[in-house]
Amino acid sequence: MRIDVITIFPEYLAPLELSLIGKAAREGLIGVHRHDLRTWAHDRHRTVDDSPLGGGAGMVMKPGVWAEAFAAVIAAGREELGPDAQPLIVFPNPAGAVFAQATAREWSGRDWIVFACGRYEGIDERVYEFLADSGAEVALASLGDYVLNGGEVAVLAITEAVVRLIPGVVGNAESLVEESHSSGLLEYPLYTRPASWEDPLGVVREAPEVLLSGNHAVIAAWRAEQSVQRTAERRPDLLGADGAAVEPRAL
Ligand code: 6GU
Repeated sequence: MRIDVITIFPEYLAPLELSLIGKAAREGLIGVHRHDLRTWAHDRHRTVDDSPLGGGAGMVMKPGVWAEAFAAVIAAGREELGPDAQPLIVFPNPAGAVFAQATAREWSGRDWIVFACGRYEGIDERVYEFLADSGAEVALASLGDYVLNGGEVAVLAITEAVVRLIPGVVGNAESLVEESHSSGLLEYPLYTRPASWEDPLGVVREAPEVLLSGNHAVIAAWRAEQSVQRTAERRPDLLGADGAAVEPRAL
């Protein structure tokens, strides 16, 4: 998968070189390209924003600089992927649909994603219109119902959620199957040795007996029940009226 990020703070995305995503890049499973939006601003101050037409607070990102950025980044991507390659263009935006595991799964199968990070109040609306008229595939994605200063943190989060689902990136693919949200439910509680542990309060805490039974069917049933119970307590919104996951995963 090729990933491009267009931002006025390319250093903000430096952590993409670390840990699991960095390793995936070094192994050639992904290629990450960070671009400074100001590359495509031509005045002396490399201006990317201006005051809103009609008045109001803050600044708006200028359309011309974004159009040039997309042209250059898409041309570079097509050099690598071929002349017919089409990126999914993702604008991190608190007004978008909330990004969830189902979207991460879907996007993990794409061969090219271009992230376009807005800052200030936002990007001139005509950029979205122009991209739609160009036949580009565009998505707005939000992390949740709160406001960040720009899209960079969302790109870090979304990229990590997507890239770890690319086959070969996470060493043990089985660990992806049982984790929270993969089934539409939260994950069951986990225990490791010692099975009997004295905590700092002097209380001796036993791991659930069933986990020591060696009976895998009984353990699986207990875990499934714990998942439902935990989801009902913590995230009832994930359960339908019948207590089943609203968005079960096709395994
Ligand atoms: Cl994707 N962007 C910004 N600026 N704020 C957010 C967000 C994204 N998701 C939640 N808040």
